[in-house]
Amino acid sequence: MMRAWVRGVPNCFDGAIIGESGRKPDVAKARLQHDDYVLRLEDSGLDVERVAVDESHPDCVFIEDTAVLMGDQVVLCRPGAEARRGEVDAVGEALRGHFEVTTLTEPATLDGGDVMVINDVAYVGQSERTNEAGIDQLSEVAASEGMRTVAIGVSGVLHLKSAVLPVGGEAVAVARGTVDESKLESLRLLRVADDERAQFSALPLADRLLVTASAPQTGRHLETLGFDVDVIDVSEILAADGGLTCMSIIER
Ligand code: CIR
Repeated sequence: MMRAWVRGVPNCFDGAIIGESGRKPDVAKARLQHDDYVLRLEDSGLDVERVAVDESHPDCVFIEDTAVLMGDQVVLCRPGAEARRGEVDAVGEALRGHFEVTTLTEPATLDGGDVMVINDVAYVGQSERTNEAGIDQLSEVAASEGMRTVAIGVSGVLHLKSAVLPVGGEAVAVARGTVDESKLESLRLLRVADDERAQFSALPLADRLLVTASAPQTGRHLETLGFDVDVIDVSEILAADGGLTCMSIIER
């Protein structure tokens, strides 16, 4: 059975780094939404492992940013936001027994939310969180797994996967005007409705495509294209600039 690692919502989640929403998340509601998310992962056949919640790190629920899986290896990240660097060790401990570990070192910074792996290509966002040294160090691990790395400039959004969401196979949902689309090469580009960019996120699972409830036009569009859309309300996660990919690390 494929595994997923998650980390719960801490009591201090209303102290998470708030970006464009400008709204503090409601902690109790976020917790219910996170529980719902974990149920959907389990329902789709994933074996979910929980890393203990860290009350000294308000953003710890966004576990994706701390580690990137590539084949038999895991890259432990050095998050671009200094306040988040202390989240990595516990995730590293949880993954160490299962994967060969590489740790990014200074001056590298890289958030897992900037890494999108599709087939044998790692697309990596050049964002406010991820720098060139981070991309270089990640690309060495990628190369040792037979993968290429493509760096993509990202503007006006937090991470690459704030704007480009894998939806299954070689298809990605892209918000207009946020990335250099020529770098997405031969991927199949689907459109996120212009007024839903900040509210849209997606996560492909074995039997469905999770889509945020707050982006109904894009959800319907994906449905008409034949995707098996399963809608989930994660309003409080979006308020803290998170999305559906960021709450898990999934072995694929
Ligand atoms: C942060 O600013 O780091 C968090 N409030 C949100 C991180 C979201 N991460 C992700 O989508 N991969």
